Amino acid sequence: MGHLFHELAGSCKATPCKEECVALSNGKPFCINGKCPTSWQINGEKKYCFVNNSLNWQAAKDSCTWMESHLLEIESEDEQTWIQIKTSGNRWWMGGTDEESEGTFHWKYSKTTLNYTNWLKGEPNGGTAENCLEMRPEGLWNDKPCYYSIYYICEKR
Ligand SMILES: [Ca+2]
Ligand SMILES: [Ca+2]
Repeated sequence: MGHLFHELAGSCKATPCKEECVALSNGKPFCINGKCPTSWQINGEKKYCFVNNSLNWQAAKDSCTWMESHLLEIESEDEQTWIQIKTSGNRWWMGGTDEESEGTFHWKYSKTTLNYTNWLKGEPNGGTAENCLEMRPEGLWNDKPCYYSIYYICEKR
């Protein structure tokens, strides 16, 4: 949990935050304070935090953990539709990866297979170079190199 924080302790010191947690956004630290920087939005049994700061996949995952949540895991078309309306026009990390079994994506937090998917035609296509799951601006899914920094969505029940 403190993994990213310790790595970035130097950056944290140089940045005035009211509280202690800081994460790196495109080379710049920002304050997350363990709280959703926007607000939790409710849909059914889940709550979602749409974070308009860019992080790589691992850092985004850690950031969600700080918020006592995890990266988005879409389980149905209804959920996809609800999310898509709110994410339109940007790129967002979700909690899927195939880093442990190339070609077979699973949800990292739940350790479950992707029952519902919404891949763009031709995706996933990146082989071992693209192991993290992105939602594109139009809502379709893409496998993407995990080091890219994009927005991300945390969810909790
Ligand atoms: Ca892959
Ligand atoms: Ca791809």
